[in-house]
Amino acid sequence: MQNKLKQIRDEAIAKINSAGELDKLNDIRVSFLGKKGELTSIMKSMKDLSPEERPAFGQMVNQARAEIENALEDMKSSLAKKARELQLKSEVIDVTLPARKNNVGHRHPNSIALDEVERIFVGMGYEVVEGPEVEKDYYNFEALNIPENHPARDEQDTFYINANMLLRSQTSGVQVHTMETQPLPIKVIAPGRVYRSDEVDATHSPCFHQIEGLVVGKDITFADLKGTLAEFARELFGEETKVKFRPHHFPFTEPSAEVDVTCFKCGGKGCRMCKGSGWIEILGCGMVHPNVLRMSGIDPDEYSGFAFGVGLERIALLKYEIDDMRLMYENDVRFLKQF
Ligand code: 2NL
Repeated sequence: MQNKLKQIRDEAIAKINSAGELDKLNDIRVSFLGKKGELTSIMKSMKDLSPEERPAFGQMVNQARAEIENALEDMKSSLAKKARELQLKSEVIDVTLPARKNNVGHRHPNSIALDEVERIFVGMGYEVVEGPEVEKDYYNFEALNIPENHPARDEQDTFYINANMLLRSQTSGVQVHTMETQPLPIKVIAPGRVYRSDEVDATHSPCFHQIEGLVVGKDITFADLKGTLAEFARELFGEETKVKFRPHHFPFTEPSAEVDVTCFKCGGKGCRMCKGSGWIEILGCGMVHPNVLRMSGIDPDEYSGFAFGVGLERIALLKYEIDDMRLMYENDVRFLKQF
């Protein structure tokens, strides 16, 4: 029986040494030390020994068990160590490699220009309002004193959805809604997409952006309009910028004007940017026509107001010296990256 025990012990140690995997070690443990394991069964056969022989043999079995357990433990930690070394080797990080470049996007030039315009007017106490792009003919034309036969109303120029509905050609409708529903005084800007049936070229697109402004209250005069737009021009194009009001005509304002600013490139001397004139046209404006106030329920004898309209793309093209509006809509990253 002693020989048998030694044989079991040697066999177990040999198997442990050649196991090579943690899973196999566990199988070995079960087959030798488990309930039905070989060492356990030899323990059971102790009853065949004489009582004098039993203690010594029992000790030998315990000794063998301890040796097998130690061998299992040693092999287990050595296999785990090997596995960890392999893992570390395969996951090695080369800290000298150049970092992966993180490409951060940014706002579109149109959005940068819009944020700038909004910042300036909000700074002067204006509220930013929005409204529908699909609008009733009434809010786009009728309420703005645009006569029946005006060319802007032509199907050639405006996208009609049906006889009464259209894609707004200006954001003025938003301000009409404001006049109809909000208490006076009113001081708002209305930015947004507008639509016109234009062919695409360097300065036209069937969908572009406009920012209109409207102030209505007591004793609002042309002087307020001039001061407001002069301040806007200075903030947008620089402290030295001067403004010039040229008489113009819009159906919704009277009197009306177009506003030029001194060329921010040459300071007014004349250059390629301003086509030699020293001036650049930036917007249209005027005192709100009494008919427009009256139609929205405001008494023109008691209240007055001014309004203006700016093309957002025009501002962005000027500010960033972009010579073709189509670049704004192509979303070519090589172009957009520059702003
Ligand atoms: C331009 C300049 C302009 C307005 C827009 C306006 C709005 C209301 C009442 C009166 Cl609710 N006017 N907007 C005024 C003057 C000029 O736009 O170049 N438009 C094509």
